[in-house]
Amino acid sequence: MSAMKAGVLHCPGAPIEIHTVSIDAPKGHEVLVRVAASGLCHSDWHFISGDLPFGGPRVLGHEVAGVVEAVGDDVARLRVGDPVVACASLFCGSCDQCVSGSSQRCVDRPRRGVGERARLMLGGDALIQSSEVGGFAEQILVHENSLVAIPRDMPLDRAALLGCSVVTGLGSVFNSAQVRAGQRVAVIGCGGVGLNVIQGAQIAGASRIVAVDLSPAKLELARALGATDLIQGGPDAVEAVRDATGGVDHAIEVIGRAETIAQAIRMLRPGGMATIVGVASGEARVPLPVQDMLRHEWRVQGALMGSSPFTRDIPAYAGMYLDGRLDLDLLVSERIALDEVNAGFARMLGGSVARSVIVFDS
Ligand code: CND
Ligand code: ZN
Repeated sequence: MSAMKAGVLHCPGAPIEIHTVSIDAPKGHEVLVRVAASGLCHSDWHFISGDLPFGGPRVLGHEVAGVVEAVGDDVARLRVGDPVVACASLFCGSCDQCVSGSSQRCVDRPRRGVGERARLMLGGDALIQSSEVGGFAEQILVHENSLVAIPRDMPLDRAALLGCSVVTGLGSVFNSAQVRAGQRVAVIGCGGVGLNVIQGAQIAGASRIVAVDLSPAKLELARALGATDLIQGGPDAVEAVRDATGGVDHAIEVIGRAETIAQAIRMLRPGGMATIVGVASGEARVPLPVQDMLRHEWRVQGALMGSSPFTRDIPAYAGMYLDGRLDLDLLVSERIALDEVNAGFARMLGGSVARSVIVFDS
């Protein structure tokens, strides 16, 4: 057991507090990682806002890169010193979803044993590692199937983004929507994840990439990453997208609001597909325009973590960055310290940053 600093959410609505917490040594399939960088994702904010069920005091953060510090006896895939990225898609590797290549849908995710004590403690109180990661911390202790090794020359502050915004954004295009060259794509919400959807659409060869956002700064970033059309979000967005394109083959919603999901469906041309990436609150309901859906053969689907088997896709995306085919430099808007995490979320909500990344000294 050792001690480290971690950002703890004690209850929804409260600021994250920095505490010294104890973390166990790895056993079995566990890996102890020294965290180098940890991105702030809107999914973490959903726990602070109460959109996602709280469950108990927790360490948020799931977009992490670091270096393996110690491994349990049963760890096969990773060694001490390996640079790694963590992903929220912990998988078992043997259920029918995993063996058919959809580990993000794993139905038998490894769980700690019933009654087994927590591996992260604040005094006498157990802490949850959010998304089985708990990345707003100097160290994480995770199952090896939450991790993947990346090339040694990958800079770790940018590598962190691979763990969520990149794998979700690019995967939504390549795996979930399966955008083909020449198709028209609308991206509703151009934050850390949506900007990666835009990059993915450009790599896939989309003929039109329509960025929709409320923030002018985000629209400019969208343009820099490949958007061909910039549309101000709001009630007139559907008409503006239809006027500009005649309707799109793919509308990808990356906000998580019922109104914008409904808008995404209305932006489609016949045969089009709406892909829901944004995480909405549990109460959100979207009325389906069923008659138009039938008449125009519109389809609607959800996409979890870019429908990605992440151990396959994250190393590939690291290679694309190193080859200069994927821009992550522009996406890291600021590097902050762990104790600036609340200010980082405020800037995310203010619409001024693509991604804030916590970087740790070591
Ligand atoms: P971030 O806050 O960075 O971006 C959201 C963007 O939406 C911002 O640029 C806003 O300006 C914009 N926006 C807000 N309201 C509107 C509106 N009405 N019209 C147009 N634009 C608007 O968030 P993020 O990119 O980190 O995450 C986006 C969503 O994706 C969020 O709900 C997050 O939880 C979710 C997500 C899903 C998955 C998955 O597996 N499906 C993985 N990671 C994140
Ligand atoms: Zn995320």
